[in-house]
Amino acid sequence: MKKYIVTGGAGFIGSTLVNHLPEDSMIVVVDDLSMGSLNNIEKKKNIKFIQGSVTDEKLMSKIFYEDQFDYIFHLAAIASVADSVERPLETHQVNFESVLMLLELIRKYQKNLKRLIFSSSAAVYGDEPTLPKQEESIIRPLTPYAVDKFAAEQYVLNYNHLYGIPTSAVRFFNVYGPNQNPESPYSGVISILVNCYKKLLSGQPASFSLFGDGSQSRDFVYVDDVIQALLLIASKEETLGRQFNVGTGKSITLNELIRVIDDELGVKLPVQYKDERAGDIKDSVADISRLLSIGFESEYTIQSGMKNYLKSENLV
Ligand code: UD2
Repeated sequence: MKKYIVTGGAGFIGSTLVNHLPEDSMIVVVDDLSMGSLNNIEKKKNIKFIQGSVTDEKLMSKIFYEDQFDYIFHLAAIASVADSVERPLETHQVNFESVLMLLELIRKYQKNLKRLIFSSSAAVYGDEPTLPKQEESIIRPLTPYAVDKFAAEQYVLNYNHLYGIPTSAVRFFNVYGPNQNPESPYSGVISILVNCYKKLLSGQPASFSLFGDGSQSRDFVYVDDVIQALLLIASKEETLGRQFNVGTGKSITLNELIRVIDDELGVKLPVQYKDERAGDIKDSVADISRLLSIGFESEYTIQSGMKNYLKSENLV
């Protein structure tokens, strides 16, 4: 029986992964529930939930000492860029130090590991304007979040080259879908939008604050496509010691995105245009040739992904 551990497994991407993993496997979820929720995880017998922080050395040592895992997905993070600018030391502990500690625990205890997948971010590319972003593009991490993700990613990949530990990293672009927490102003824009549409459709006053003129564009990738990418990368030999962009290779502006959702729901969302957000990147889109080369086939367009998401919220 395969054993998986998913850190951040009650969060948005982590819980979607946990819910997709095979029934005949054993899954350990570690999450401090700071952003995630137990409600995100389907109730199944093969899932063991441990509430705790990935920065807790005693806890993590115990977990890795007691069990041999086949696959480790390290998805726990403080995902807010703004938070990292406010609290660089605290976010560094979660976004960087926990990774180095994990690598050392693996070196010590996890002799049969098949793969560690680390979740990095498109943030590592910063505001360097060349598009689309290739894995070998210029890296310009501009925030503590981006610096930590890049440093951690490099450690993860170098542990493969230096010690033969089977690792890979993924650079997520803008992931969206069910279970994304919309509560923070820095939550994914699609989760915030869906919340606004919910209010609108239930007759409450609703208005979306759009920072900028709406011409900024993003590569929005549906979470189920992300899970496909994670499992594919974990299963292939040629992905060892390498990082992969995870996006769709296509971008859409915020104005176009709102039009897509308006059309799907047959409404018109009131939009208030506000000043651009400090540090906002104008355009972002992934070159996904590397992901395609290992057999990835995106199943969702922005239209079909949004439709699924809206269905899961009972809005269509
Ligand atoms: C994404 C990641 C971030 C980091 C960054 C790297 C998410 C949630 N965040 O930030 O972690 O990796 O990429 O470049 O995936 N917006 C509004 N109104 C709102 C909220 C957002 O207009 O209420 C705008 C925002 O100013 C931006 C766009 O929507 O122009 C996308 O914002 P986001 O926070 O979803 O994602 P992004 O690309 O800034």
